[in-house]
Amino acid sequence: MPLRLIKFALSKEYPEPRMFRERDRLKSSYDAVIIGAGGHGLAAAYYLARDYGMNNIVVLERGYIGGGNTGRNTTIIRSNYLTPEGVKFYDESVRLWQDLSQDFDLNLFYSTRGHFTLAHTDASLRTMRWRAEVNKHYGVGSEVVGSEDIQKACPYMDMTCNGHAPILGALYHAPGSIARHDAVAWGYGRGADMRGVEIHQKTEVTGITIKSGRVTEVQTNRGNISTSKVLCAVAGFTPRILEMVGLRSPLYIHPLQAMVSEPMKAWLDPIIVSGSLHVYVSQTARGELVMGASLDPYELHSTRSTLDFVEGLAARMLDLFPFLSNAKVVRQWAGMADMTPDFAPIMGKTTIEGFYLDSGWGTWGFKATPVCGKTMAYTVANDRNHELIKDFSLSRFADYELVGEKGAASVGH
Ligand code: PYC
Repeated sequence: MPLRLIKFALSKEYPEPRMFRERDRLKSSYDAVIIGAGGHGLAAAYYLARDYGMNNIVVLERGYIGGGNTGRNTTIIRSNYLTPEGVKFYDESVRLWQDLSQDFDLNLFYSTRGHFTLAHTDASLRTMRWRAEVNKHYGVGSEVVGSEDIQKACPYMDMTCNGHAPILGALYHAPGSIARHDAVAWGYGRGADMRGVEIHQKTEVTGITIKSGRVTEVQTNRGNISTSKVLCAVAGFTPRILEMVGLRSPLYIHPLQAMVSEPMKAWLDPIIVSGSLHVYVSQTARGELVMGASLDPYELHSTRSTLDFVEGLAARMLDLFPFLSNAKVVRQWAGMADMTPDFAPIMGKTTIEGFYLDSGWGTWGFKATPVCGKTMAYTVANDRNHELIKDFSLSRFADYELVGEKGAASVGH
């Protein structure tokens, strides 16, 4: 049991300091500036301070910590990818996730549930077999299972999907998990703050100065900062920051919506994904169903939610779980997914010295949080791409060396 829980139980006073210190002023210089206080930016700050002793670091956030995609996803964690690059990368992330509550001394509600990706056609079964073989080759637990196994794990599912999309089998991934998303941002934020990192909310980057091909200064709405290292970890805002440094990327931004039901008795243990129905769903420890679907089908820089989305997703949920017809949706939200053409991220050094990118997270960024933090911290500290991210560089698009990960996306996008 985390020691902090015992402290809470025995103390009459509230025994905790704030998660991180509010700083009233920016310094004029830092060893590194991290743009974006989401999970990725905070994780990089945490590992830079913890593993490389770099603590003269500032994390700048135009909104509030964890208020972007970290707080706007459906918290699914898995490593059943299709490419060797993807499988190795996300497998390391899952390993890190498993120790994170202990690392932080904070309960992230990390819960391993098993993850079924349903196949409704022979073609999707074929892709599942392919993924299972790649996964097994790299030691990741994945196997193709038949409809009886699925029905056993999820007895309330209509295996015919209302008669129009019978389930033939699934890719089963035992390590599939969920976690409490805001706790992840708070855990990394608190850990970074404890090690001297400064976190400044409501601080917007307005410009970045490059001289002789290297980063020299970051301008903000609260003053200018001289620095030689900048890490950009801002998901849907990446194109805006790239414009400031004169870099181009093939990123395109789509809203990704999700919704949550009222709490109900626990009935769904595994995570269920159907690419053909465009549905993914899990049940939290509080009993809510967290549900998502595909990207909105047009480029848009917005986190607005739509009734259309609720209607569409509810109809598909009812195909799978008809008994939910009276369940209430209590909340919906959207994130901004920074999509790449090959569905793999863009990470690492760039052609500008001292400017590093952690982007292209599309619909799969939450699960990558710990490994992004680790590998970006290594990359920034050593000015050398970490081995696990060397295939994810921005230059791969110019060099035609894509990492085709579309077959492992949760749902069709
Ligand atoms: O990649 O597992 C995933 C995912 C779940 C929801 C959106 N993407």
